Amino acid sequence: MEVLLEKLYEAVELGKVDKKSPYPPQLKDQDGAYELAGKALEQGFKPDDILEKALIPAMAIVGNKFSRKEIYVPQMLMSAKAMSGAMIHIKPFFQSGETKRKGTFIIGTVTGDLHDIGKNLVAMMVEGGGWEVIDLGVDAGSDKFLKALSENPAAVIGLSALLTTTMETMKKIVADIKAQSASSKILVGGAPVTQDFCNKIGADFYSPDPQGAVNYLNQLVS
Ligand code: B1M
Repeated sequence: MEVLLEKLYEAVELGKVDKKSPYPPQLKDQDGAYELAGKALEQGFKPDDILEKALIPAMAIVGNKFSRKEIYVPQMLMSAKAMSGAMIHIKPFFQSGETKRKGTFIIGTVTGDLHDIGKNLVAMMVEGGGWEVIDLGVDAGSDKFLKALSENPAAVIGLSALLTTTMETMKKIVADIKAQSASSKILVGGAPVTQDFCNKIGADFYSPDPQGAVNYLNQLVS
């Protein structure tokens, strides 16, 4: 891999957002993901290559380390921030249609539930995996999911719940979506959610962590 892309990969893996960011200490005063992605474009690297050779593999490594408990939420958040810094330069190419995404993922925390830290991590990792993400935020009910799905019929849906009480809401939203669009794929997660619960409510996939969500989505389009 070209040296610049290797540096960008490392910046995202280690969570170096931009030059002025003090984290991680070993990269102090060095370019971060923001500057490196800008330089890569200036030097003629294609946005697709920047994404596929540096950003996506770096986020995959981060996701796998998190799944194996080798890193924790703060490190993962820094990597996601670094990825977002790089994406400032790449996003205009998506908007112009020059760079394609793997698909669309609609995610939200279900009605009655205001916890969004885990949901945001999943959203950031999925975006880092090359997907367009529509984030419906927290307290999102069937109406919001169905509206977003009608505007993006091929999208995969992700539901997050952190309360045992809102697991019931998750069940209702899955039923409402399946009633309207039986073939739509629904991925569920959140601390109280289990594989058994996923099976019971008729969702398609359960992931305990963001990388599992990314792997599932990628497998749907592979
Ligand atoms: Co609340 N809260 N909270 N809370 N809160 C919990 C969840 C709780 C376990 C604390 C406790 O009592 N020990 C408890 C739930 C108990 C239960 O239901 N059995 C609880 C409660 C009771 C409440 C309130 C009711 C408290 C009150 O007001 N009396 C209230 C409810 C508000 C509401 O939602 N209506 C409430 C409020 C809050 C705050 C607003 C203060 C704050 C949320 C801030 C925010 O999210 N912006 C908060 C917090 C921070 C927590 C704890 C401390 C941390 C949750 C968190 O962010 N974890 C939590 C206790 C704990 O977990 N230690 C607690 C880190 C995050 C990265 O993990 O969200 O699990 P998590 O996400 C993981 C995975 O689950 C997975 O990926 C993430 C990364 O691995 N994942 C998915 C998540 N979504 C996924 C979706 C996927 C796939 C994977 O696919 C779509």
